[in-house]
Amino acid sequence: MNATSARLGRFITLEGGEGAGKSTQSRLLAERLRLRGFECVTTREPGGSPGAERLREILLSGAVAPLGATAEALLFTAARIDHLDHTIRPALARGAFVVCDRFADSTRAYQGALGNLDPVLIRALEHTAVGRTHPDLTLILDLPVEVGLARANARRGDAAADRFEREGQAFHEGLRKAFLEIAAQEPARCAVIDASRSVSEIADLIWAAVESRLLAPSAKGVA
Ligand code: T5A
Repeated sequence: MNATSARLGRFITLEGGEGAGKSTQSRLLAERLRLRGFECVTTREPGGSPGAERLREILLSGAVAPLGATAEALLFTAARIDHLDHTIRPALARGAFVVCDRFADSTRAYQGALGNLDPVLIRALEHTAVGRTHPDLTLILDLPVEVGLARANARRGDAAADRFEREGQAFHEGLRKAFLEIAAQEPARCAVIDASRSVSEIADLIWAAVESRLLAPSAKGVA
């Protein structure tokens, strides 16, 4: 299936820093959509298809980091192509909602803004992988860096931090700024969600955004 395949479903991505609550909220959003009778596929990046999950292991191990941000961006893009072809586009084509924990905005923020890659390269990679399969709605979960890292650390327990969790405070502050800039540049696609609140409050904010932007009678292409 290629980037121009017909799509009927709705594509929602969740973005934000470490420990922002994306996985938790992806699950809750999917539950609400299913209660409304929609088919909903939850997935994640890097990963989300057998091939991309193998690349995830390599990327999060840190093995690619010494090769530089360009090599990392290429590998994230390779994983994204496999994920789109085998999971996302087939689900959208049969009319499902796809709720994806991280997507191309993470490459813009991590490898682009923080890896100092040329924005032209980032755009070209995104265009190659994503084609016309842009998210209909991107929820940017925003919260103070220390709160997100504390949540991620608490959940990890004694397990080793991954390649990005090991980065310092300045990296994570830069990340927060990069995601907020993406939201400011594309307000029609992005909604910033206050992720410092309780799990249920955040879930309600997300549902309000989904209802108003994708499910309301005035929203285009309502399922
Ligand atoms: N990456 C990814 C790139 O560099 N480029 C790319 O193109 C892509 C796609 C992925 C890494 O890869 C990088 C970014 C990442 O560093 P990952 O393991 O998938 O690594 O890590 P994250 O996406 O950062 O996800 P995390 O698992 O760290 O965080 P989540 O999913 O945002 O948070 P979640 O829901 O797991 O919650 C974390 C903990 O907090 C609790 C949860 O119970 C959990 O214990 N929690 C809350 N506690 C209090 N209040 C709330 N509101 C809470 N919500 C959740």
